[in-house]
Amino acid sequence: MELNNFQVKFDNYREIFEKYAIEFFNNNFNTEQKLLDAVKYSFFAGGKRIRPVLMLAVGEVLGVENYCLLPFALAIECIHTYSLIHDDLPAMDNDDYRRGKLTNHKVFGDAIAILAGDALLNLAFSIMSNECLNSDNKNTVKAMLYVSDCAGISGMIGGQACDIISENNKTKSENSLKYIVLNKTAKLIAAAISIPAILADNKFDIVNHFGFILGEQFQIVDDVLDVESSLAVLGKSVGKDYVSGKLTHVSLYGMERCKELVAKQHNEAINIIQALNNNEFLLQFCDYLRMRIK
Ligand code: GRG
Repeated sequence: MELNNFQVKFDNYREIFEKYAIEFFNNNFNTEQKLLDAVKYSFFAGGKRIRPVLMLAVGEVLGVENYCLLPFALAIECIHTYSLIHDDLPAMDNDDYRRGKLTNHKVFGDAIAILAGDALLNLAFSIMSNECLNSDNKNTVKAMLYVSDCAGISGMIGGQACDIISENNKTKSENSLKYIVLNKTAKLIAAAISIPAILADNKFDIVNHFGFILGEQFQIVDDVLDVESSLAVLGKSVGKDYVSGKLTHVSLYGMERCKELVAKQHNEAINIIQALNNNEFLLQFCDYLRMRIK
């Protein structure tokens, strides 16, 4: 598949998701207008939508229809967006820019930003439980449970807690970093990629393994970009992690070793996904991820 074809396909998955999300948020929520504005401000701020795109792409490979996946894609993107809003707060990473725009609390204030994050998290579980109620597929409950675990105390939230706790800990430990990446970043990406396999009860081990490798690679690339990229390109503040001495792949291994690790994981991801038919887009996705760094 040519890079152009990859981009067309990526945009196509993204548009399917965007249309579904816009329709959902056009609902009458009967709530405070400022809260709804804050929720929509971050949800539609121009995220790459890699989690929904990957979910729809794996769904196509496994023959799971979009209408079965979109509620889960929307729920995961709600969870992802809430985590970014909360991560940007002064009590956490204290960032002014995200997705090329002022962060939620910079526009709406800390209290509304906290509530917008809370609202998105609750919406995610409302969307998934509604799908469990209305679908004939018993595996929807398993899918929701998997998302809950990946996002929760032994998942993304646990990883974020470890990240914050190790921030001022000068003994940079490989084990802490592994725990942070696995939980804070990889689990939600692996969840998005694994939902079609759970719903279809097919190829879970392959797809899940692929998700974790891609998730880990995603974080190493993000750490490299934090040093090498710019606010204009990434749409978020850069360099803070490195300057503040935060535990990242770059601070622990150095830049050259990080690039070697990315190359190693790129090969591993490609080897895993070879086991599936019609894997062209997913193979290209691995290249896309790697090419974000030079
Ligand atoms: C507050 C519970 C809680 C968790 C926060 C998401 C997160 C955990 C922290 C943000 C910082 C960070 C480096 C997270 C790792 C995952 C990551 C690189 C998120 C950014 O995801 P993208 O690049 O973002 O998919 P867009 O904006 O494109 O959606």
